[in-house]
Amino acid sequence: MLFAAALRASPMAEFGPFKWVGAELDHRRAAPRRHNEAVPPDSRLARKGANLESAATLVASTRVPMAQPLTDARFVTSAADVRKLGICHAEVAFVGRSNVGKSSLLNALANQNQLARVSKTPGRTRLINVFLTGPDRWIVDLPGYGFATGPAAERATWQAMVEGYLTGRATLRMVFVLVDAEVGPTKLDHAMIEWLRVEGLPHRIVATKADQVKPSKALKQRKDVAAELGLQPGDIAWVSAGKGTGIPELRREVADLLAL
Ligand SMILES: Nc1nc2c(ncn2[C@@H]2O[C@H](COP(=O)(O)OP(=O)(O)OP(=O)(O)O)[C@@H](O)[C@H]2O)c(=O)[nH]1
Ligand SMILES: [Mg+2]
Repeated sequence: MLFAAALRASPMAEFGPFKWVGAELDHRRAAPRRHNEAVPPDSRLARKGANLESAATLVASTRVPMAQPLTDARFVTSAADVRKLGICHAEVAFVGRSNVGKSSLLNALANQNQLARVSKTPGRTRLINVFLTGPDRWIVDLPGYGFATGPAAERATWQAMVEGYLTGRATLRMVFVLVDAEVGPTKLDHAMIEWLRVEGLPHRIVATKADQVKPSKALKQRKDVAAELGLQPGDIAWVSAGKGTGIPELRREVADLLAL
């Protein structure tokens, strides 16, 4: 029982047809240039001695930057029952108490404002929400726990849904457990982390809303939150979806886990 006690444009397109590079390679077509005249970057290949090797170097050095991983994420499906979900190559999931910032973090990682629904009202995410990134990789946003105002039957539904998902996915590479950076781990966070440990599910703590912690207290808060979980400060990812703190690092980590 989960909470018995509590609940990514071809870069070549930028250079046009290959013929263009060939024409620039033919130095007889290039206008004569005075000694010491600066060579405009785009005409570098017109110099005497230019060869195919330098053409390749130019192509490589002016390549447009690759898109950031995860920014291609798009919503695929919602489900209450893990058995209704299809298969994927690899996935990661976000869990945490209601309102801790799971959906906001997903939006920040995907660099999109309205991918996952964000709300001040706890309990906004009510189903298992699946987002596709790259070839067959999923990011899963789960409904939050500790939505105390819900009826007991609703909490039981939550438990069956989240526990079913977490134990039912062989492709689940990491469970990111979100903990409020300022509040620290709650009883339910402790219960979730302990349950993941007992189940042998790979998990990583992410402290959210780091912008809410005064800079003067940040260092101590990092130490305290880590100590309370029996961890070192470096074991916890410290992020702010609002300010973007720690987002590129976590994006890279998720992309690596998903082999993107
Ligand atoms: N200051 C601050 N507020 C944040 C941050 N991330 C989220 N919030 C706010 O926290 C509230 C809850 O955010 P959500 O992303 O909806 O939280 P959730 O964990 O998905 O909530 P549920 O779907 O109810 O489980 C919203 O009002 C967000 O604007 C952050 O990094 N900094
Ligand atoms: Mg949510």
